[in-house]
Amino acid sequence: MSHARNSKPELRHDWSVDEVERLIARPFMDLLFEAQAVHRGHFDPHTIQVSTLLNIKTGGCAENCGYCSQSAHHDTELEREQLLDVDAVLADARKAKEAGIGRFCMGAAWRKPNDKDLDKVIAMIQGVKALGMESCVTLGMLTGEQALRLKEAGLDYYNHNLDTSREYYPQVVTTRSYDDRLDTLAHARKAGLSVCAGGILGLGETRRDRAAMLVELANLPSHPQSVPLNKLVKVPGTPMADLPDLDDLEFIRTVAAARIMMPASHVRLSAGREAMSDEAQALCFFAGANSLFYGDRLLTTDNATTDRDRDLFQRLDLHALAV
Ligand code: SAM
Ligand code: DTB
Ligand code: SF4
Repeated sequence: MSHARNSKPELRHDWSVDEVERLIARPFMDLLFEAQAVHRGHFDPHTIQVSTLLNIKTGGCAENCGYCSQSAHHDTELEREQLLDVDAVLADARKAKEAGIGRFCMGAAWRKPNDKDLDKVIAMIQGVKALGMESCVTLGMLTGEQALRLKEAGLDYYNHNLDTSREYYPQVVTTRSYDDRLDTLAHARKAGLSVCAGGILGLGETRRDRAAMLVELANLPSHPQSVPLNKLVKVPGTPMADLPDLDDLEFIRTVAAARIMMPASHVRLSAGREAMSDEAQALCFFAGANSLFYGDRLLTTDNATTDRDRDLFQRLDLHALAV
């Protein structure tokens, strides 16, 4: 069927790793110019979607993700905390709502939730929805049935990251498989939840691994509605604490490629902003990043502060998506 003039091109799901490696390697100015043009075809370039994060269960996680402060396999400074009370979580959500935040994201350091814990999370989701906010949770692996329960509770987004390429994955975590991650994403998608799925850059992976991760995401049956790109936050006591820093320009290239490949998705500038200059963040926005986590803390580590973000938005003429 032919398309009307000016209609948007179809979203692609047939990317190859070679093609995307070449895309990331294009001359920097050409890559960013194209990413910005694609961005403007789908979004208002002055608007950034903002979410706030709360860790609702801290530490003691059975998985051995090499980057994570919350894995029981690593000796980090983190104090464990059991699942928070619903009221405490909703008090935090109310504060976020008063600060004009549109989406409230709750994270739990679980390999997978049990059904009793899920009941409590469902009460949290219902409370967040009653405040008129969008809700997002990240709880580890889900069964199809659990994904449906979350959907019925009114959940909007499920976050579950692929983190890296299939090839590099065993260097990052060995307590679960890449296919486990893809299965959970399929359960979330089939339940009708919006999917938030991305990864971490700076885990010691190659550019080809970064390309392969983007190919996995873009070739899913539908593009994740939100694609978080995290820059590794090096946590003392984790096996990845002493890795060399990833060049911010390489991070920005990867943001641009994600924008070009998944043009209608929100590309989320996630962990790692605290260590980035204002100028590097500005280039991430130019490359097509259009959502972020707002608030002084991420899950267990510091975020760019709200004061700094307010100042940056003002200097870049950006505004938060109205809620
Ligand atoms: N346990 C659940 C899971 O892994 O899906 C949810 C919480 S987990 C902390 C959420 C995501 O945060 C991870 O998938 C990972 O991509 C990101 N993350 C965790 N620690 C990080 C770090 N030190 N630097 C950057 N990203 C990190
Ligand atoms: C995502 O991709 N990044 C967020 C959110 N999804 C849950 C979490 C970042 C965590 C950074 C490390 C920490 O604070 O523990
Ligand atoms: Fe557990 Fe998630 Fe941290 Fe992995 S990233 S150790 S699954 S909390």
